Amino acid sequence: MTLDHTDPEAFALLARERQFRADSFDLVPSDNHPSPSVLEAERMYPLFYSENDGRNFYYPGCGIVKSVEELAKARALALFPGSEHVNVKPTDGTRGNEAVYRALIKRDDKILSLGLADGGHLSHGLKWNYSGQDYKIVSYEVTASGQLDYDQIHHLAMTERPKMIIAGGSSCPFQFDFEKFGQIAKECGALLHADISHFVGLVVTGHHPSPFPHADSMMTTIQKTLRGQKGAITFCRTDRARDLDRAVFPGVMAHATGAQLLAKAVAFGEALKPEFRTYIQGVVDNIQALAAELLAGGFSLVSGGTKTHLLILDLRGRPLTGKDAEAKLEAAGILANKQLVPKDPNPPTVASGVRFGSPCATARGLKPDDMRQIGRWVKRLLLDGESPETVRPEVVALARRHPIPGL
Ligand code: DSN
Repeated sequence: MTLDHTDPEAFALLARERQFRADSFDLVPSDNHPSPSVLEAERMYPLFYSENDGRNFYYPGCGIVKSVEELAKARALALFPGSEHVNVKPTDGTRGNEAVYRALIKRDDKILSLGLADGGHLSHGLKWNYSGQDYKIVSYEVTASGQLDYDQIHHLAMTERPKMIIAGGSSCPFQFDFEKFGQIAKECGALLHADISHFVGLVVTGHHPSPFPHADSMMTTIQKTLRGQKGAITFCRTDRARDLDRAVFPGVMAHATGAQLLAKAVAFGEALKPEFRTYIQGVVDNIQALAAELLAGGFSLVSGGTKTHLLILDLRGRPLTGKDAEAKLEAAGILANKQLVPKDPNPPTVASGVRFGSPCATARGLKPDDMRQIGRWVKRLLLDGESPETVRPEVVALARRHPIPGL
């Protein structure tokens, strides 16, 4: 019996979600469509408990899942030359960062990280997150033109003397110079932690500098530009391996399932292949094409453009908030999320920006010409005041020519 017969109510929601996704373009930069092999790995692996700290297993029958974890670890290390030790168990990035902090610094220690409105992540010190409650947070900001200011970061590091500096964030059209961050961290006596969750795919292919050998620790999620299923991995230097492993299990989490571990191994295997480079080149070419079309259409972009997989429309000075723009785009089938811009006068629930990324569109096979078409739809909707109803059929027609992999 299939789900449509055993639970028609749940099946109806699933069917609606699939149709909506198939007929829309997901341009949220943290989203991606995993490959059919990754989906198969996670769907087919049996579910059972396999809690372990790498040495001791607390359940029987874990011989094969141990090999799965070893495979994921070997491939994760191969993805990042210069990395030393990896833990592949974390179920998400917020948990992965928590394990790193607990392993490498102490409660109430000071962390210097990118502010949330400037592109940072909630697990880098938001006051309602464990990170903002358990650690003292000092934030660096981006300049008015949306760039990192290494003189400011250096000054803050030398005056505040943090125990850890975090390089990375969730809404960054600019790149991180990990070598410079490493020099600053050394000079002020801090550890350097890299959170490359968003642009990890670009690091793997050399389109963005690697944190290694400059960072003491690194965390990345898997489901974004790496095209895996939801999950994270954490890295540290060999001499802190035991601390990190203990901080992951039993420190902040219990169980990583065999399904999650196998899906990670498969995603890493795919990222090691030459085809992944072609995919990331497409991600970069596509976001550049969208950025050029939006700029030509009269929009302003944070940082003036993009050097990653995402861009942020800056709507300040226009009669439209990020929230309004998000709703209008969604009504036409274009999913891009409202986003704070530097020095945003609006709260995060309203925001003055909209964030776009190209990972999903590229996974569906869209090319720069298609991205330029999306840019023209965005202009018609947000600047020319056209109704979503007239744009929606055009979006659906293009979307149906580009099915979501594995859906
Ligand atoms: N919430 C994710 C994002 O949208 O960037 C990061 O965790």
